[in-house]
Amino acid sequence: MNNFTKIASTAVASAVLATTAFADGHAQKWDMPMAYAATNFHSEFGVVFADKVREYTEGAVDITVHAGGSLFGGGDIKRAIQTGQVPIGERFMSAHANEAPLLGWDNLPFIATSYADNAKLWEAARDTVNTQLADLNLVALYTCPWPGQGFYFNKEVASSADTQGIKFRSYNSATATFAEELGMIPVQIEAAELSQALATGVASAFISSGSTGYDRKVWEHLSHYYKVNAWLPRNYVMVNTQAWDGLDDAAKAGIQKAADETGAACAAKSEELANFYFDELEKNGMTVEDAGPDFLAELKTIGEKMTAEWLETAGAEGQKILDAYNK
Ligand code: PCA
Repeated sequence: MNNFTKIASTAVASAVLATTAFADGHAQKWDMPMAYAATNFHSEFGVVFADKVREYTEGAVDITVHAGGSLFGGGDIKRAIQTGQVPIGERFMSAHANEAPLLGWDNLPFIATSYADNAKLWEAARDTVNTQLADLNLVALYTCPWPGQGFYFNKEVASSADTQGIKFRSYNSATATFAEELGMIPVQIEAAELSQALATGVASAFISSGSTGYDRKVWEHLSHYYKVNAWLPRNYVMVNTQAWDGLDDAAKAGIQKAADETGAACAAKSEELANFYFDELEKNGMTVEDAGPDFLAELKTIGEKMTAEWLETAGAEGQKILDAYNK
């Protein structure tokens, strides 16, 4: 076959593909809610993913991204997908650990603190997590890590003596526990609402990556970032199981190829951006430094307790993840 006939026959095959995305033969338009700012790399990669899906399915599956919690707020996205209100969406995985403890696998303090270790931990967790997600009527397509997590404050903090009584924005039950152990008062707030919460005094501290501080311009309200690298939590793009099962094999393969490529590129981008965010926080007047030894020692003690508590709720399956990771 010369190149021209090769292209021509691929085009014919693609045209057939384009009309058979679903077992019943029609092309699909999918709305995809995402929780974080449109300019955040997770959301930008959501758009990359949608473009790749359109390309690899020859237009048979046409995904429209709705970033920043604009279609469903972050806290509602998973349920919207589970119940079929939307076929696909993206959310922070460990936000669901209160309902399914295993999903807190990436929120264990000081277990996997580099991108390489985080990737290794995901490999160890993947099958168990996917089984858990299947029970929730979900199929995960790709995941992507945030940069390491550290603490934002509006003052210098050397130990828990300085954190008593502070109102703390948490993003899941584990971070609420972390705050309580440090004598702070947790309140769960979406990243999309963070700037307002800081402006109105609903919270004056939080744990996150440099990324979210940058997205929300938190230098307008806060002065210090302490690098801790406690964990690198992941977002995941998930599909409703019935929506997935309704696709023909060619569409599934096209979407999975798009997902594999996007997940890898998103993780690489996260790593590339990690220090850029710190530089930006500093440029905008924040003090960015490693947590001091006393504070870090306290965080590590709390971290061990949190991992033990997670193992109690996640049970043998949780232990299996850590054993596979430590092998
Ligand atoms: N940013 C998200 C989750 C983890 C992160 O780095 C947030 O703060 O909501």
